[in-house]
Amino acid sequence: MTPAAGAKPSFYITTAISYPNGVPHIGHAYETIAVDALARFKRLDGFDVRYLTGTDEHGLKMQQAADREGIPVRELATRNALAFREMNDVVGTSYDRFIRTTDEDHYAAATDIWKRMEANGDIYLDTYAGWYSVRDEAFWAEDDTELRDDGVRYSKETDTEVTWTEEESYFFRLSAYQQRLLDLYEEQPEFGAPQSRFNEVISFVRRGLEDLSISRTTFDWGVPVPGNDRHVMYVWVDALTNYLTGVGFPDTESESFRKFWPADVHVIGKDISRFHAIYWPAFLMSAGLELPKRVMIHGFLHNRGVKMSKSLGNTVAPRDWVDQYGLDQVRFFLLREVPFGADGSYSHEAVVGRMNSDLANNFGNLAQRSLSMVAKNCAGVVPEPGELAPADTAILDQAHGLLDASRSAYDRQEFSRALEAVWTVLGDTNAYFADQQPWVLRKTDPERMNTVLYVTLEVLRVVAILAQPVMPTSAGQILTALGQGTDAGDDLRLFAALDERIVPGTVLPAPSPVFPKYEEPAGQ
Ligand code: ME8
Repeated sequence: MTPAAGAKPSFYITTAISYPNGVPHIGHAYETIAVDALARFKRLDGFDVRYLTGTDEHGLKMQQAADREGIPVRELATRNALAFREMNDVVGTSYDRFIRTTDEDHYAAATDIWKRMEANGDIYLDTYAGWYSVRDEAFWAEDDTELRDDGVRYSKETDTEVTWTEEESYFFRLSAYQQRLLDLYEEQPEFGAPQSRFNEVISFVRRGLEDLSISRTTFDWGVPVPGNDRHVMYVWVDALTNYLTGVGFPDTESESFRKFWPADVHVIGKDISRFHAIYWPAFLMSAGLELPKRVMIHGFLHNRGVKMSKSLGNTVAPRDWVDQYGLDQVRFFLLREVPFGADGSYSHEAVVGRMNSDLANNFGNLAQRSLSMVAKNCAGVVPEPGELAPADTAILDQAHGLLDASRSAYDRQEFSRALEAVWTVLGDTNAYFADQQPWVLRKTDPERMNTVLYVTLEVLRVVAILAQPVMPTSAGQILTALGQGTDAGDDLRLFAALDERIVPGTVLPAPSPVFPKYEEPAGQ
């Protein structure tokens, strides 16, 4: 269906859905914030965005966590799903739906995709005997496991305990999809990113695929298999289908499905690339549904380089960070510090470094210095510029080149690169401001001072508009200080407004600092 003239293009983006067997940590918040920044970017760029996130509530891992706590599994899922939902609020995300795989419409979707795969001849009943890792909710081939000195067998790749499991199981004919998957990777090289992580997936498929066990009989916490309710679906069949449920599947004629499927990007962590870049497209091919356009695989965040774990006591709760550093500061740090596909490390010093140099010194100071000069010397209105000198044109051109650079970086989920480009322009504008010395021009050449202040305000406007996806509140405060509306939905704040220039004569409110420096609490 071609969109009606003037209709906004659609954009559908998803996070992985988390297991609510515990509470969220900063690694979960990292993924959520990245997806939120991209969703906001696309909205500001004129897209009709659908952003889905939620919780993955079935499976043995959940059942065992509930047994350990001595509570019903549904209660555990509900309690922790709430914690994940709250985490989304704490980090300021703008999702359109928070899906729980225990939602009624999700059962209908999972049942439907199963029936489609079955009707296509891709599901058969057999017995399974193999090494199962509850932590990974995955079977591992014997060669992928090893018996260690503690007498326990582990998956080599994920270091998780595996146990021998034998049961009747439905299988999905994954082996039949090997060539079609390799063709997909070749024809659609953007399907998986970044390339280094996608290459691991491709070589896994090249080594050959075995059929996949997709049902369990030893517990009943899952979606019943249609026509045989002694079995529940393997949790990954049900979990991956959430991306379809979120846009109205199984009603493939619904407005939302027609508009938003296939997804533009599934954003996931490196530990689950195989499920998203191999199983998921194979399931969809079997079900006769279109494939997502891209799977973006991000790295893991480590605490000072050390993997976060409850036993080490080094996990960070997103709320603690937001309380300590501020929300926009946390969002900026996470997306600026680590190239999105790579693993990254965080520490208190690293966050404070970014807060003080990039935010307080670079962005905050430029805004505060130029806006205070306008308040004092230009009667609080945007001054009329005189003729532009080459230095003015150069910095304005640099700023106006940022939209294209940001679009291409965001389209590849290269958040740190987009921010780096914007901050380079901020750094150059600080140098320009220092060079031009408008505080000297105030006496010697007030007209030239007006031009320098005008150029600086215009760069700040461009930068603040482009910073909104990552720092919605602070960038909004700077836009308010620049007289660019008071509301996030104001047209003056959309990317389309970058075609214009700040209007001389715009009345500006009294400026107040937006990015405080981090002060260590007294006594530290
Ligand atoms: O994998 N740094 O759920 P999950 C960065 N339910 N990202 C991290 C991280 C860290 N330290 N730890 C976890 C699942 N993540 C499945 C997904 S999707 C249909 C089903 C990421 O709660 C992880 O890679 O274990 C994943 O993308 C997300 O958080 C949820 O992880």
